[in-house]
Amino acid sequence: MQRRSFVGGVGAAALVASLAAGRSRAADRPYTVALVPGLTTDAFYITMHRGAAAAARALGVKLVFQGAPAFNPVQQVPVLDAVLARRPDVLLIAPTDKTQLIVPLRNAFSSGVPVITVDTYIGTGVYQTGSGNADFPLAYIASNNTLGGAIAARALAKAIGDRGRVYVSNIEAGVSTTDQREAGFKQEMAKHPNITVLSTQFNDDDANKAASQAQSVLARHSDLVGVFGTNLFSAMGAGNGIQQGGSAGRVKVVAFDAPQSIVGNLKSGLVDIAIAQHPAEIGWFGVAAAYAHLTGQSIPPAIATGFTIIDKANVDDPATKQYLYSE
Ligand code: T6T
Repeated sequence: MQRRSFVGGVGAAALVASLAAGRSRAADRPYTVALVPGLTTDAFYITMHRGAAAAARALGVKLVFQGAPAFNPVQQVPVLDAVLARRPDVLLIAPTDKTQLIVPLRNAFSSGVPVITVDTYIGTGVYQTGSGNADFPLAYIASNNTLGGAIAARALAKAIGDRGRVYVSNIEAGVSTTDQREAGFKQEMAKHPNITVLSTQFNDDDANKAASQAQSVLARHSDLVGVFGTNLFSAMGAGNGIQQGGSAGRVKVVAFDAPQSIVGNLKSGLVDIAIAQHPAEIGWFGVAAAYAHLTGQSIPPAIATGFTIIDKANVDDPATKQYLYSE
C-alpha cells in the first residue's frame, strides 16, 4: 500500500478529514485505542484523556482509558497487563519509568500490539532507528521537556535577580520527562555563575513529601531564594512548603504544569511562573497517530507539542486560561 505522510503541514480539521477517509474498516468494527496514563487522578492526564476522547469521537474510534492510582511501574504494569488482555488495536502509554517499562512494552509489541508513548518515553525516546532495545514504539508524542527545563531556569534566574541558592523538587530519577526538565534547568543555570543549584529533592510524586522537603531545605538554607518544581505535585508541594515555612513571595517558585489551583497561587504571589504543557494536544495527536497507523499511513516517530507560560499578568486572559488543565 502507498503510505501517505501523516503530518504534512495540514491543519487539525483537514487532518481529521484526511484520516477519516480511511474509515471503512472502522465503520464495520471500530478500532480500539487504549490510553494508559501515568496515573488516573492527575489533572495533566485527565486533560490528555479529554484531547484523546475528542479525536476518538471525530474518527469513530473506541477509546479505553485505564490507569493506576499512583505514578510508579509497580502499579502501572498490572494495569498494562489488564489493558492488553482486551487486545487493543494500538496502545498509547505514558511509561512511568524509562527502563522498567521496556520489557513489558516489548512483550506487548511482540504480541502484535503497536505501541506509541505519550508524555514519557522508554530507552532514549528516539524510536524507529533500528538500534537499541527500546526503539520499537511507533512514535513519541510529548512536550520538549529539556526546553521546558531551560525556560524554567531562565524565568527563575530573572525572578531572583540572577543570584542566590535554588533547588529542584523532582519526582524520582528514571522518569524521562522530569529527568529532562531537571537536566535542561541545570544546563541553563550553568550559564548563571552567581546562582547555586542545591541538591535535588526527590518526592515520589507526593506533594506532602515535597512540602516537608521544602521546609527542611529552608531550615538548612535560610538564604534560599528559589525552587523549580518539575511537575504538578512537586511544584504544588514545594510551594506549600515554602508558604508553611513563612517564605512565600520571598522564595520564588517556578512550577511545571498548570492545574486550576495555580490561578490562586499566581495571584497570591506564591508561584511566579507556571509552564503549562498542552496535554489535550498530546492525547489528540496520540489517537490521530494511532488511527493513521491503522489506516496505512506513515507517522513521524516524534511529535512535539507546545507550552504556554502563565504568570500573574496573563492568568485571566482567555487565550491563556484555555491551557489550564481540566479536573
Ligand atoms: O508533568 C506531568 C507529566 O508530564 C509528567 O510526566 C508526570 O507529571 C505530570 O503528570 C504532572 O503531575
